Amino acid sequence: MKKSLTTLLLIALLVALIIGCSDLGVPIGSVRKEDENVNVTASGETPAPAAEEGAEMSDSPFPLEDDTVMSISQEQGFTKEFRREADLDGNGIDDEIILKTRVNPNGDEVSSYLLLVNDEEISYEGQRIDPRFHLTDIDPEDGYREIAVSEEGPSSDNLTVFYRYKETELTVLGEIQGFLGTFPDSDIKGEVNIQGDGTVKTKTRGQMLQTWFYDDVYQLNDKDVLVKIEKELYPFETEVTILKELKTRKSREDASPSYTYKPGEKATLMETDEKEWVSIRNRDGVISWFQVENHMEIMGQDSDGYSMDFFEGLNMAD
Ligand SMILES: [Ca+2]
Ligand SMILES: [Ca+2]
Repeated sequence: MKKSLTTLLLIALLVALIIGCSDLGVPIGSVRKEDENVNVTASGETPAPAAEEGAEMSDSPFPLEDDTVMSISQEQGFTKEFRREADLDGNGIDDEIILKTRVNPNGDEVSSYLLLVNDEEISYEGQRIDPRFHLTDIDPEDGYREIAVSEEGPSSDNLTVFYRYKETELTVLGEIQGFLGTFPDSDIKGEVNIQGDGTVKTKTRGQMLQTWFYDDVYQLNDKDVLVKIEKELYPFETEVTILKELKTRKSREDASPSYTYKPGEKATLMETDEKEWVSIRNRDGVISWFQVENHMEIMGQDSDGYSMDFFEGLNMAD
């Protein structure tokens, strides 16, 4: 009897131990899972106070990145607030960044905002602003990070403004064409690219002869200004058909006559300085130049005219 009782007790103990061990295993795993969920909720969703105002938040077209938190603004005149903490000036202390939006009274797009960093503020007016501001690090060597805010403008006039917080002052580093990050409600990425070497790449709308865009590079200088790196010539590469006789010259410096294009001929507009010169290549590969005034008026012809009088195939979209 005693022996079998002891055996039974031993078995019971063993079973209890096995259950205990496996029980121990489960909670650890599930706690971790819950922890992850808590993190996701804290950073990805709206904080509790605004939750009552509810519906508008859930169908927000703005998926938030990083640690930015969005809430309905309790302040008169503002719609939403986007908040994030980050050390912008490299002093080891997080700075509080808040972007408060106002919407266009005739629509629902963000038409202006107030950007606050600690006690500093700058207001901005634009069109179709994406309030999901970005933190950038244009120059990894300078100890600063920037705030960048993009907008879509009235019609593909994408624009990005860069802000710097330095010595307790908030300033504008520069405004460049192009959009940073993905467009709202879309997977499409904008044209602005932070190179990580002190430069920012983008596409800028050209004015010469037509609507077109060229690769553009800006550099952050030591006076805290984002400066455009001017190029002598920008690649045009537009296939056109000649509509009206076009006389050309050997080069920008050499005015001696070169090829004369006749109506119906195919040609390629090659490069432009975006100021007054365009090079053109005929089907035999001869490259010559013509002069332009006010970006649209073709000069040096028997009868002058506008770009659309001379070329078919230009993009005239606004
Ligand atoms: Ca700081
Ligand atoms: Ca930096």
